[in-house]
Amino acid sequence: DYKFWKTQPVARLDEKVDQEGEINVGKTPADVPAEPLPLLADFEWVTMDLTDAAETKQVYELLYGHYVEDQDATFRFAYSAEFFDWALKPPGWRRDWHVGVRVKASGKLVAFISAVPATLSVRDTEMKAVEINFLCIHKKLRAKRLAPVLIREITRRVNRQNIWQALYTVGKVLPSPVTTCRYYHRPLNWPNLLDVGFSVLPQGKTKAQMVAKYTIGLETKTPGWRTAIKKDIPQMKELFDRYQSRLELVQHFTEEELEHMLIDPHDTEKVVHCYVSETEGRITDFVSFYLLPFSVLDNATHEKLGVAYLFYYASEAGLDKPRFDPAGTKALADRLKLLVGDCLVVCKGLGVDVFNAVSSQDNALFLQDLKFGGGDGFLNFYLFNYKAFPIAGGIDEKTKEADVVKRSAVGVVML
Ligand code: JJ1
Repeated sequence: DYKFWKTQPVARLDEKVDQEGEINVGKTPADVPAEPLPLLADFEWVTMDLTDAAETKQVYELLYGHYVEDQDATFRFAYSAEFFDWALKPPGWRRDWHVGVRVKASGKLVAFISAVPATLSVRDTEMKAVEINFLCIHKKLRAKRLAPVLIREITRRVNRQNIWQALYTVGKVLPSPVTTCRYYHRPLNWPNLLDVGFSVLPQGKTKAQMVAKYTIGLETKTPGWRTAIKKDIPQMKELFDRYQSRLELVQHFTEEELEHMLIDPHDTEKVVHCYVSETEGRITDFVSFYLLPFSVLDNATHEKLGVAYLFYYASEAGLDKPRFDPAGTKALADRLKLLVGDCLVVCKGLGVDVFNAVSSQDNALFLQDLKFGGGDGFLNFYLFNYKAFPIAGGIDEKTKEADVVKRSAVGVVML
């Protein structure tokens, strides 16, 4: 019955929001305890040093063994040390927002939670906030009610910096989602997906038919398609700001932040890939995806599944028209099919097994045509200490299918 959430500044599940805004107002950092909250005996708080390879590896190992799984525990997110290096250290990151819990006697890391700074907008209200992510508790310590303690401690550390709002995503329903998106999947390597139980062979279909259905070309089709580089950032930011201004829940990025999020400095083994379409020196579109494999649990032949997730994108197509204008929508849909279609080509070349997207942004415009299918997972978005009217998640309330008409107003993509 949400014993913990009842004590927190969030909307109740049955609550109908009649006014948007902060829940608790008027606190200052001086009102917030300077010292960490008490923890169970035998455990201690630690601030992880993610500039240190050994400590990053400890976070990696905790999550590798104990982080989020799908409904029937077939797969678990396999975030890499390189991924944390990127996701947890954006411009303005703070060491004390990488919070761990160790066993006092052995020093073993058994829990983790993180915050990164983010400037968010909910419709016309801009706020300095954080994104909370990677809450993870060792499987042997579940039921000890550690999660509430971790959440209170990260809240305290964030409040000490005079920040009072947070955004977080969870697969489960808690009090109370501001929006819900659905996961969609585009198979790239059908035989692998079948082998590991990611997909099942539909009634009356053969494996060969499924392979044929999901064939991907070898060549990209977008005119002026090339890898995005640092020099593109000013133009990309301008385009992105215009694109995002039509959405209701967005994260604002400075040029420095956008560069961090989209331009992976590594030449190979990149976590994030970003492409632009350039015509006569003008960038008319960009699109990006990140790689986050699944560990395959209990499978004799496969250990990992290669998974890519659609990340941020923007296009000029249709931007001169209101968002729901039919001609603008058609132009954007055509363009997104090219751009995301080319991401599929690149991912196929990288050996990725499945390309995922949630029903956020304008994704409903291409999901069907590009042969994405609805998954069994949903992603609920939550705001801490802020009540907001519901935001469209891009799915029909009844059928739970992506809805081209009621397109999502969610712009943020959480890692
Ligand atoms: O990956 C997910 N589901 C897959 C695998 C399902 C295996 C059985 N449970 C899925 N596959 C169907 C693919 C099919 C291919 C052909 C076309 C039709 C579709 O549905 C799901 C998402 O759907 N992933 C998860 O459950 C992982 C957890 C998701 C929520 C976690 C959010 C936490 C984030 C914290 O910040």
